[in-house]
Amino acid sequence: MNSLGLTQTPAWKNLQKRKEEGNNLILKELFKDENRFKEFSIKDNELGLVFDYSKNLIDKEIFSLLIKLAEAAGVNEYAKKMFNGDKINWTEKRAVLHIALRNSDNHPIYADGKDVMPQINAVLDKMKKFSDDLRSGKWIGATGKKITDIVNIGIGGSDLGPKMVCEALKYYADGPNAHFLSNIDGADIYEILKSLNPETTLFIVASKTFTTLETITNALSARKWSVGKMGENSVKNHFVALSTNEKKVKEFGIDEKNMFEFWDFVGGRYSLWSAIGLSIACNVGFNRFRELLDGANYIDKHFLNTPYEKNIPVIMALLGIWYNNFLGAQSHCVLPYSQYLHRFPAYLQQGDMESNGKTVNIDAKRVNYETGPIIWGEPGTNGQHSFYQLIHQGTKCIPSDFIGFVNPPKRIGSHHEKLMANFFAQPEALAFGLSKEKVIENLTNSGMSKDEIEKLAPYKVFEGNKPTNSFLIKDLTPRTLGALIALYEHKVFTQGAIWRINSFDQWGVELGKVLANIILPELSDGKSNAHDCSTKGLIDEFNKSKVK
Ligand code: G6Q
Repeated sequence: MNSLGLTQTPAWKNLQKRKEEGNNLILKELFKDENRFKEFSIKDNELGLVFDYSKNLIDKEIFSLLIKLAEAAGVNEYAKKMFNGDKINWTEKRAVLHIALRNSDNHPIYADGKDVMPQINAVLDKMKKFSDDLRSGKWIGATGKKITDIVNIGIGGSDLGPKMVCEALKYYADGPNAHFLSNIDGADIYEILKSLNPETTLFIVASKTFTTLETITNALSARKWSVGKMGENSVKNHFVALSTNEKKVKEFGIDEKNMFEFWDFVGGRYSLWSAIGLSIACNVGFNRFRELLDGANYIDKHFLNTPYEKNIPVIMALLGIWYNNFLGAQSHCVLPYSQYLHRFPAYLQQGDMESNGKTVNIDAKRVNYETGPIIWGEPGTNGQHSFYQLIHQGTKCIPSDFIGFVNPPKRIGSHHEKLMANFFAQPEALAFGLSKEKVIENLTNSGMSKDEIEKLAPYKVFEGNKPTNSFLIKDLTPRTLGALIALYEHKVFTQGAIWRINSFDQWGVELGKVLANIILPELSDGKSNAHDCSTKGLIDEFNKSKVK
């Protein structure tokens, strides 16, 4: 990371100057250059992926200034530190090695002087054996029945990743049904368990710390439900744990044989590649889980070895910085044109916002610039019928990523062409809008009077010039999904490196783990302690009105 204050670097100052000059950033004008798509897009034939970033508010000069920003921040040098196992998570004094979990060529990677690959490979082997046995029926429940349903009990990083992937790969699911129990709200466990049979259900308790209130509460209730039907001895057939905390797993009553380990160098929101992915391996099979890892590994190499000008995650990050830090955008929208990816925006919300929602830099000083954007989105075309209005005609600049696939996993009539027609139409409309002249022409052709046209036309104008990226991917497979996730991971990494923040701690989440424990006893004994009058008023009302 650069030691000069970020806003003092020549790269930053030049971008600021260029922003103030503000000229030439009209997409309609920029697209007079017929080569623009060719120049501002990247095609990866091996993955079958096209990344088109031509519909962004940049020209050659801004692009090269952004590249200079990445150079000044030493993004590649910093990435090498991550890949080499340096402790770049400096507040927790930890290495950041989710990349080792998908190190397909198995070269040694060291943390604290020790090669981490043997332990990673041993857990992968154990996951393979377990998922194979579960899927084939070799692993059976306590009463001799095949397991038909698995329930992953976890929250945050121990839930969002595997859940998103199982949804995304649903087409390939040929193992036990996967359910995901996360919320401490009893409604979640109630609704999941009511359709399940304890004899054919296996619980995967996923918790890095094995102390998280939500997960342990849900796991204890699930245990009671399971043991209630089959007795204490059944736990070994119906519960496995994914954790770094062997002691707590044992205390819970899960045999260490049934524990799948991971390590402190794997952050929660980067953990789907680790034992936390066990539900994925059970649901779609270990080979497909391996392909997912291979896809991510392919992007790891791309990120590490490709010059910035052709480096997809670096470009995604730089464009994000251009909007976030120079053009005043507050949010970034992710719009997958695939129902299978309906959990992808929710997954990225954690990956991005928990990583880069920070205010303190590497020198322990408050930053004087914006950091992580608000991430949001929904699958297309659903979003088109709700919030796209604001993107098209609202007052805010909302850069958006469109993600679409050339081939659907399952072709049904002309659904896919209709879906993809929208995928192509929206970025086009966002970029080029609809001029007043065109609106008037359309209304005149519809036979409307001049007077009426005069009144209505302003509302029907689309200013355009709204920036988008498009990812067009040949097929949604475990491999391309792994690659897509890794692209966003490294985008987040690059932005964190440039903003000089720690993308790998999460003190905001830790606070949440403490706060509720203070109030919990006040809800059981009915007496509120000292709080502000609002909190006290609400707790008193809760205690007074609750059905005993
Ligand atoms: C992720 C965060 C957080 C974490 C959950 C669950 O990066 O640390 O989302 O994953 O709080 O924690 P446990 O896995 O320890 O239960």
